[in-house]
Amino acid sequence: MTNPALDEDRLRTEARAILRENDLGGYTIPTKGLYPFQWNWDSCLVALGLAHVDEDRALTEIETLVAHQWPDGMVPHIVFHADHETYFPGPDVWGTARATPTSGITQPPVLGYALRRLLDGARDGAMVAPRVAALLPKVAAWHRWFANARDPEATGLVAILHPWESGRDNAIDWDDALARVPTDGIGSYVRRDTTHVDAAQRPTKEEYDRYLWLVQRFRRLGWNQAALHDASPFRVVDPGFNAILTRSAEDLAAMARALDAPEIAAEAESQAARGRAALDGLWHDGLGQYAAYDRAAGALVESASIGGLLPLMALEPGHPRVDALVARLAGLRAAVSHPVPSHDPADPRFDRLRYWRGPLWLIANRLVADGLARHGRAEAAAEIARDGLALVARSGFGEYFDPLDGRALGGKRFSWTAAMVLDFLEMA
Ligand code: 9WN
Repeated sequence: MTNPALDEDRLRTEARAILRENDLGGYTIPTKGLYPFQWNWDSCLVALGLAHVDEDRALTEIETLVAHQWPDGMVPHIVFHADHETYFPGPDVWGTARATPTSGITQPPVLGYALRRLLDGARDGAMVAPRVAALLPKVAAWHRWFANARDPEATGLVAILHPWESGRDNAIDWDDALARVPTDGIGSYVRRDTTHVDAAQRPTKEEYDRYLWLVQRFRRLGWNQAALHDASPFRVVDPGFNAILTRSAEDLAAMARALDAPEIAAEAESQAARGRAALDGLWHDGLGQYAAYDRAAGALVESASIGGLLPLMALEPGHPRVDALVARLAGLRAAVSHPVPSHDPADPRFDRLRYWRGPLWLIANRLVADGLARHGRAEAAAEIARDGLALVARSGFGEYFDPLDGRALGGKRFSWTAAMVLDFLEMA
């Protein structure tokens, strides 16, 4: 940044304006046109930014999401609050038969993590604490749902059943497992995403065909979550997703202890301990980081993505794997102009433009920075925050960015990018 003070004011003003214009009343859409509904992990991460502006509104964001939790405990990945023709697949494709339609799958459970940041940072504790306390049983129910529906053999690790659940939709991590998903009988459909964004920056048609086949398979099972795990040909254990769940369980336990909910605390502590111990099974010596595990094939996946670095946010301080992860991050930093790429550029499958196959995402950077700070690397964390701010000052509030030249990609005026800017301004 050439004039840091000026740029900071401009960034703050612009970030707030974006969050205001994407606020549809109690929930924030990720961006107009491309994503006109409420997304699960977007809302939780947007709440981190909103908290710096308006704590009441930040909590409302989360309360609106959680109001659409399913009776079995799942918090769905999309809530279709109103009709819009600009997104595919919409509610008619999902067919979940909820009063307010939702999708039938979930997303990375950053809810517990985000709530604890809100509680710990509260300026108006008397307003924030009771509202957080009221949410704790719901967070606990979601975590319990993961243990039951996504870890039926009690391994301590949960599987995702659809790439959309990972939040890193077309990551290279899923290629082999997704290739085993058939495409027969899906019928014809019209994608909307490529009318908003250059197709070179989005998943391919082959990927979309398989995404849809999975949705149709689950719909035919009546969205009976207890049946989906074993019925899905796509069952992958994502180290990033599991790190987020484990950390959220740890954060839920801490909040429950502070807010006098000892039973929730005890259950969450034991879930966090199980998750932390089981993560070790995802360590990949050859890659020098964690890797996804293809549960249907019974093998670790050869793919060095940012998902395998996110365990930094869950490992106990002093854990023997921390130094190796910090070294991996330093290696990635040296390979790009703008950290952190979502996939290792040394891999021939790296694609600087295509979504989660190379571009950097500020929300992933935020979680990595949290992990660095957790392990005493405050300066490295602050550097990630400063890099992110400089990037947005130069390229705007894109959905994701080319890590080699910093150009903004995907959707524009993006809510979680704005939220991360507000957050980074406090960290840098
Ligand atoms: C499918 C909303 C979401 C993010 C995901 C991101 C993208 C959706 C899509 O947008 O996924 O859920 O249609 O491409 O991959 O992380 O939550 O911003």
